[in-house]
Amino acid sequence: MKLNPLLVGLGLAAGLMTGASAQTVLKIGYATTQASHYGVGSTVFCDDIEKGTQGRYKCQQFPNSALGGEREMIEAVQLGTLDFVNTSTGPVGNFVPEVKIVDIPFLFRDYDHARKVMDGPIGQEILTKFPPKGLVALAWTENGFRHMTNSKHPIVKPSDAAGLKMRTMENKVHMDGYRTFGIQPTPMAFPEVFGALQQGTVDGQENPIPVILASKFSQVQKYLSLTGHVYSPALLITSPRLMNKLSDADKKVFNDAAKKAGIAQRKKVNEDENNGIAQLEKDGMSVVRKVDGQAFRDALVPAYAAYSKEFGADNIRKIQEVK
Ligand code: EAX
Repeated sequence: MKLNPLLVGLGLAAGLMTGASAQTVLKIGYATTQASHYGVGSTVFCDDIEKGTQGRYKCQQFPNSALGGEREMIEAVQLGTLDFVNTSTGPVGNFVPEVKIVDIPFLFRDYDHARKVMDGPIGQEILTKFPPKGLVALAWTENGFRHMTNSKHPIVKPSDAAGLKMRTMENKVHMDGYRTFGIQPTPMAFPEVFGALQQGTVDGQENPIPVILASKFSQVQKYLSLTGHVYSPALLITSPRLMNKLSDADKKVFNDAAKKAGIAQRKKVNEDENNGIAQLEKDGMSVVRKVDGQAFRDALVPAYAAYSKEFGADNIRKIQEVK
């Protein structure tokens, strides 16, 4: 049989016919490789929606920032040119301001604390703020605690970081905090970071171990300090436009799939935390494990005064008090 290329094209755009039922192909984008935490979570999500809808829906994955930076992908979801993005909260507060509070440095004690807040009433309440902005946050996934890398010297305390030009996410909460460390924050979309490090446009950057590994920053950065200065939550985001098209049963499939994706993504973050640091050392990085965390916290005091004004001291305390 000779296929009419125009009809084949239309078929791909509108969803392929498989047997009796139409199959809709949904696009999902994320920053890092398919083998990374974002890829692991996204793959669980995609497999589950395909299974749960008996193949009526399936995904096409766009890893490695193939569709642009995280801000651009969120905009694409709002516009309807992308169906899902699995993104750090980096740029999300620019769309949904209620998210910003969870980007405060040294807010969470450890992974247990952070995950408990995200899964509890505070985190779940934040998810309800998305639909008025043309977005639906299906579930919290995870990027991880962020650590500093640089090409100049080991960082143990803020005075070691002072003066370094560091790429940050396009996130004012981070930038305001990092300035109190003495860093010169240089906001930049993630796809540009490797090149900027390689060319020396910036001295350093900060990211969780899974990102440092997946993006091979060991090739362009000598020093890694386990500063863990901020937790980097992530979200699986889609649009009200897409969700409103689904039957209630399919909605449940998508929501459940997103929750399972979050669990799988966190598990991969745990694995990378456990095995990745040794790997980065093997790759030539010099790792500072004993960071003066108290000195970083002390440096942040003026930033916390500003955060309290912006977000409410009570709201910050409520998060800190989750046990
Ligand atoms: O979400 O921009 C960043 O540094 C993010 O941590 C990375 O893209 C993964």
